[in-house]
Amino acid sequence: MAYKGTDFYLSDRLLSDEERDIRDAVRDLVDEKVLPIIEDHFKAGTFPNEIISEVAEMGLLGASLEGYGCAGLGAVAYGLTMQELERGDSGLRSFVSVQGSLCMYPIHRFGSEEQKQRWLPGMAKGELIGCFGLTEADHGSDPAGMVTHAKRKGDDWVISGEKMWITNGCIADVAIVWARDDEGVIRGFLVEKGMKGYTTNLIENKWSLKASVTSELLFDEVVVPESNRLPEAKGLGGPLSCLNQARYGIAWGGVGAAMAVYEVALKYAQERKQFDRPIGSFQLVQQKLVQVLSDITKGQLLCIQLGRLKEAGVAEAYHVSLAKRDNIKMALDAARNMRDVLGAAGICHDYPMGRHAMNLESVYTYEGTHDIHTLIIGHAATGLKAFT
Ligand code: TGC
Ligand code: FAD
Repeated sequence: MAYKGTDFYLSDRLLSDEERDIRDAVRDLVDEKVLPIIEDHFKAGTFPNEIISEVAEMGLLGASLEGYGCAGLGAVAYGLTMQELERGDSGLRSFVSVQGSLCMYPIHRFGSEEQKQRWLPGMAKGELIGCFGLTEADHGSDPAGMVTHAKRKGDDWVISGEKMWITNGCIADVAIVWARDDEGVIRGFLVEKGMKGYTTNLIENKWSLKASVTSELLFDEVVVPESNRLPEAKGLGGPLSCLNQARYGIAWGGVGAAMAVYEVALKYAQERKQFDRPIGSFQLVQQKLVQVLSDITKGQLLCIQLGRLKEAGVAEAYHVSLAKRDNIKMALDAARNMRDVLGAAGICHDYPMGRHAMNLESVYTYEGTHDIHTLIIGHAATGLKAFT
């Protein structure tokens, strides 16, 4: 009996009706509003701004947070939204990850009540955009080495330094900036667009995540009031706890990207003929399709269980690392192998393989590289750190 689709293990049965409804609503949005325009944006190197209000109206910005106009979704429902967004494009999922997990989450978790009231409702509506500045040109995998500095001056702080590779940077109304104070403590600040000495540069020469805004942030003695410091964030654990949230969504996103390329390759293999037969009838082509279907199935189950651990409050950072590491490697391999099934056609913009493969190279690197996650899991398994 022929099997169609990507739910090979009937994992839909592990979801509630509400979770399936949310997933299906985002799936429809992506099919109707994202897929028709995304390839052109990717080619032009532009982010689809026109989709921001649509994802906001659906409650997808800061969707896992409670209150302040946020949807308060459970972890699995939230993950399913990220899966569907990345089925569209990693750049769209990145935009939503950064807005929700890296900007709204730290304000929600570490911010004052005044900061929450000021920023969160507008960010949930997509009227205010955020970015997250942790990485520096010389400090990527090792953010503890950051040199961006915040000096206390009366009631203010003076921030100097540079952040690199920052998603949403040039379009952000507020940047969550992590900087070291005179005592060496890492603190988080809300740096607002238009503050004197704060500028951004667009990073344009990319072949990956082209439908996403990537920027450099420059701080030339930017005076930031104490009321713009996140009062509850102290030390590297602050930004790293935000990464746990974003990495969780990325793990689901990897499943979505793999689903996208698998579904296209399956249809192509059933229709494309060589040697008077559909190429899907050749054993070697079936082997490639089966490998990806098998990997997607395992990736889905991994994410659902991780989501349930999160909902039970027992998910550790190393659980998240394993899912981010495995699912993004899986999706990258899937994009390459499904491109192969399309032969020459696979290198064209008519099909999404190249776009997903290129995007996933960034996803493999950001939010902790594949190898950094290996070391995080290795630390958890052995009790021994291997970073240095
Ligand atoms: P280490 O000494 O292990 O830890 C320092 C302090 O942080 C605590 N901690 C965590 N807290 C919460 N969540 C985590 N995942 C945590 N990991 C560690 C730790 O307990 C400690 O606390 P305390 O109180 O004892 O001080 O730190 P380390 O310097 O040895 O570094 C550890 C390492 C390498 C794992 C970490 O720095 C790391 O994850 N590096 C990768 C950097 C990274 O992922 N950067 C991402 C930048 S943002 C981004 O890429 C956005 S892409 C956006 C998009 O478009 O989607
Ligand atoms: P490096 O740290 O220089 O790593 C280079 C290589 O060395 C990697 O293979 C790495 O695994 C390896 N390596 C490093 N240390 C070790 C070690 N101890 N043991 C073994 N191998 C090691 N950052 C933000 O703060 N905010 C953002 O919004 C953001 N968005 C991004 C968007 C894009 C498109 C990209 C590409 C990056 C983004 N980043 C962002 C930055 C991202 O988090 C970093 O690129 C990432 O953390 C890796 O840092 P790096 O590029 O400096 O590589």
